[in-house]
Amino acid sequence: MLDAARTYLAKHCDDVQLHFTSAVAIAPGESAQILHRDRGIWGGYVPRQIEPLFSTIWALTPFTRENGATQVVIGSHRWKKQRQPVTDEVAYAEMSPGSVLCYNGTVLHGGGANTTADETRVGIFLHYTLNWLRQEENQYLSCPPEHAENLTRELRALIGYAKGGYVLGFYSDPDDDSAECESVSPENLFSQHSGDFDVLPSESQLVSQSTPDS
Ligand SMILES: O=C(O)CCC(=O)C(=O)O
Repeated sequence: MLDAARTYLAKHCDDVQLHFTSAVAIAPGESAQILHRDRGIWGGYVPRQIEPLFSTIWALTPFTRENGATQVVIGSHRWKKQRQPVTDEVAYAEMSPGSVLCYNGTVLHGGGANTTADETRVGIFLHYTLNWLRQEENQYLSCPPEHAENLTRELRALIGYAKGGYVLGFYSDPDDDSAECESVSPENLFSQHSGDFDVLPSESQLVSQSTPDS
């Protein structure tokens, strides 16, 4: 799934990062969630040409139309933003446990109503975004360094303890009087790895990476 996220978002970033993690339970009697586009969390400032999200919902329990399967408006990522779906355009992501729903940040979706008497629908949400955008969940507080040190380097990088490009996301150690750790990768906290900051790109690389052609 991570490979799929990387491939899907590759056009607009040099890597992805974890954006949001949650378990969502929909209990009997819950009404349908308002249909929405997750990209709205950035306030509408990300241009439509840039898709910022690859989102996954992993079914822990069966997802049925009756117990709150996610409503998805297929194709709505290509719609003008004001268009509202008619009833027939809303699909339901019915899944067995272990199945995964993948969708982007532009598709209209929302939790379904749970009309059952005694079934709670539970899904695990793992959403990925471009490594240069602010994450919805503040991962550095949800997983502070004293917890992150127990993870692999790859998982830490996925949370955001890594640099994008050669300098985005560096940190300076406030207690380092020697100033040796002045502009290093967050990974340096865990493995004395300063990242690629010392490998300076050439002038032409810097110019070429600084803006797209159009
Ligand atoms: O629970 C679901 O199926 C979707 C939830 C959702 O889209 C949200 O909480 O924003």
